[in-house]
Amino acid sequence: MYNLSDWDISDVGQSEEDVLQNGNRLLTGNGYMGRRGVVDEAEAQDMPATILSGLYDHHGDLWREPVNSPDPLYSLIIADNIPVRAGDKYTVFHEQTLNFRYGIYSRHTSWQLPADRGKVTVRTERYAHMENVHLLCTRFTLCADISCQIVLKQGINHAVRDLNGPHLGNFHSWSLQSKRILGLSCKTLEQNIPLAVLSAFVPLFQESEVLNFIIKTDTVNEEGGIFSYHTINLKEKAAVTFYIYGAIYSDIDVKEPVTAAEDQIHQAIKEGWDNLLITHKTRWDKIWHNGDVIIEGDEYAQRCLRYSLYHLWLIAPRHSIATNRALSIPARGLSGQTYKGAVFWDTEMFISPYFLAVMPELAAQFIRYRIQTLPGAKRKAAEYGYRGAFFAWESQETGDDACSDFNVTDVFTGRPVRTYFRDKQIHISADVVYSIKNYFDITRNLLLLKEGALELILESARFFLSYLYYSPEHKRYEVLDVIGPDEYHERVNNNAFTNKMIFAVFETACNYIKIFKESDPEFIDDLINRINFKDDLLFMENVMQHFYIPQPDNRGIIEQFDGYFRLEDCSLDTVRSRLKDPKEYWGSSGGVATATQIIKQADVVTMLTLFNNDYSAEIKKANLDYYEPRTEHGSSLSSCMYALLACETGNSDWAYPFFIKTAEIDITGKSKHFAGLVYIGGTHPAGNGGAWLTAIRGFCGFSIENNKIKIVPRLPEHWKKVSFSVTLSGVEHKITVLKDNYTQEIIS
Ligand code: IFM
Repeated sequence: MYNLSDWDISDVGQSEEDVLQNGNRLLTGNGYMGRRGVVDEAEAQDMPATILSGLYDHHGDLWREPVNSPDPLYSLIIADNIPVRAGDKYTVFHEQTLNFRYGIYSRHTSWQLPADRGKVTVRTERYAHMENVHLLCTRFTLCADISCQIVLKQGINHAVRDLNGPHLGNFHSWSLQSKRILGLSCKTLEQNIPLAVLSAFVPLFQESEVLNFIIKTDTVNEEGGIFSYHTINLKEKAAVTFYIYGAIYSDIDVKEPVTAAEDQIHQAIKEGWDNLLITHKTRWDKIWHNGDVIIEGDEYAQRCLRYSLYHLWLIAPRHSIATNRALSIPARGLSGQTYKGAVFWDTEMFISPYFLAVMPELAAQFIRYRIQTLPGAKRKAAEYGYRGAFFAWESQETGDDACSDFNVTDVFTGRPVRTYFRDKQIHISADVVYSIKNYFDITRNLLLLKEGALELILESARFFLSYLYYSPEHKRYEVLDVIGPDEYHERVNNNAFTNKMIFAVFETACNYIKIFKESDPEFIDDLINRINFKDDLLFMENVMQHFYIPQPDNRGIIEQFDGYFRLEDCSLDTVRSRLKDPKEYWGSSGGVATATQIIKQADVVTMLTLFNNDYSAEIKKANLDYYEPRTEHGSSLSSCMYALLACETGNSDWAYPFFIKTAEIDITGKSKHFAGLVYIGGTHPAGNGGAWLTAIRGFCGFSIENNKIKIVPRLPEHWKKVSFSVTLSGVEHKITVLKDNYTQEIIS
């Protein structure tokens, strides 16, 4: 049985830093929206945010980013004419908690009013409904130790802070049911996409019990929002409870967002808090039923891993499965507007494997999202003078690249720094192909390939064919001028990871062509003709004979890129000691790491992990030993790759701290907040996925070989048992891994 306290995290912090971190640590959401863990009365400086998945806007010359919805749950207590806020001088107690089994945020705050006017206490609980994903619910309980008058300012606040906004305009407001329901409609500025936000105040108490229950409503203004003022005369020590429901729809979701939001609110009021909570929790129970991983022998690891999985589910766009607009997962999830709300390779390489194991239909959506953004990828390739599909390094809804040419700001001059992530991280197209191959290996579902995934693979192969360089000197095809996973070294030649990934694209393309030639020749011939791939196919077959993949040297070490070994070989501490400012960017042309062998994140090690079967344990070990001391782990994508590879070399105890570092990244909130002067804070879905990968692929040694589950137990010393589920070709398997053996059971 679940012990609920194992699933809670609490915090009593009230400083500015605490507020910023708790926004991420206490995040709730349901895949449609992510709601930062801020108090009910949060104002712009607290960075309240309700981020809507897949809805973006562009303002002026600033970065295009996700839309932060007006907040329909805003509630401010004005006690005896004093507006009270968590952390102000009247606060005598403040605690916020997240129950991550059910995604319920709660807060408990007391204020001591001046001149012995008593203590006012508020407790609230809120969640983003997991079933009705447009719905937000709050239960509010108020009490005071002496009789006093409370005015509750409640309504829809659109004074939210955007990183690169504003994004909404054209505000219109209305009220229903004697101002108990407030509505606000607006439009995004770039594309005029209508958004409807509703907020309902539902008192549990009888009006007659509370004297002077008065409602006064503000008219909406461009900065504020629309609010009602409910005057409540609190009796001494008698608590009053009320509910606030919020609904949000855009016209991407439905034709009539206002009607849909109103219907949702009426429906919520009719169902009531208790019933809504039941359906919400039931959905979470179903999720944990096969999504959970149970670790025996390590409570801390258990807690961190579950918390990581919680974070994956709260951003999983399950609602898009039933629609024809596939959504994926941004690198900072739905925790804010960092990284422009964009989808990176993080989804394919770090996040998707978990969903592929427990909800393959969602992993299919990530692939569909890439299929839908294929036109954008083709535009990007053409823009740089290449053929085929070059996926966006930072992808939004169209697949056009949101990554700027200047992605970092210099701390000393305040000037933008030219970075080449957009132009040169060409491995992104190969990462997408790699994830399609993974999907096929686990589901054996050819349908998605026919639905556009094979075309995507061929277009990606074509892109790489047009990118290659034939070295007459070496009589081989090389890949010049790229950036591998290690972003501190830009524009390098023959990055081992990139070359290997490209070769895998060619192999995958040939393999699927062969499969279809046997199973559905009409389909494959049509496709090859339609996209004019005949000559490319011949060329690709030839390239594969003469393609260069960097090999281990006599020490067994693979050089990360041409000339890497000639760079200054100094320690991480030496490089760190050269920093003149803690926020200084380590990469780009003048960065402290650029001319050294210090790398940002796993690069060769990622390659060895992904192509595990192609390299011996000795090679893996030699590269781990060489690269780890030279890695800053400046990205949340790094440690888990080291942990995974260490498990492969039979060194799970060495891997363990790297696993913990990955698994605890969001629960501790300790992570990098700046790249240069650019704010990069938020949650780390890739780390969350990396934690699952390490526990399951690493410590349990789980893999699929020839459509069969393979387990090679290599649990850390103190772990006794791990249980988890995997769905393979539509059949759910419950697997329990012990120290030296395992059991596997089919769940009907
Ligand atoms: O995709 C990563 C990249 O590898 C390192 N910088 C941050 C990106 C988003 O997480």
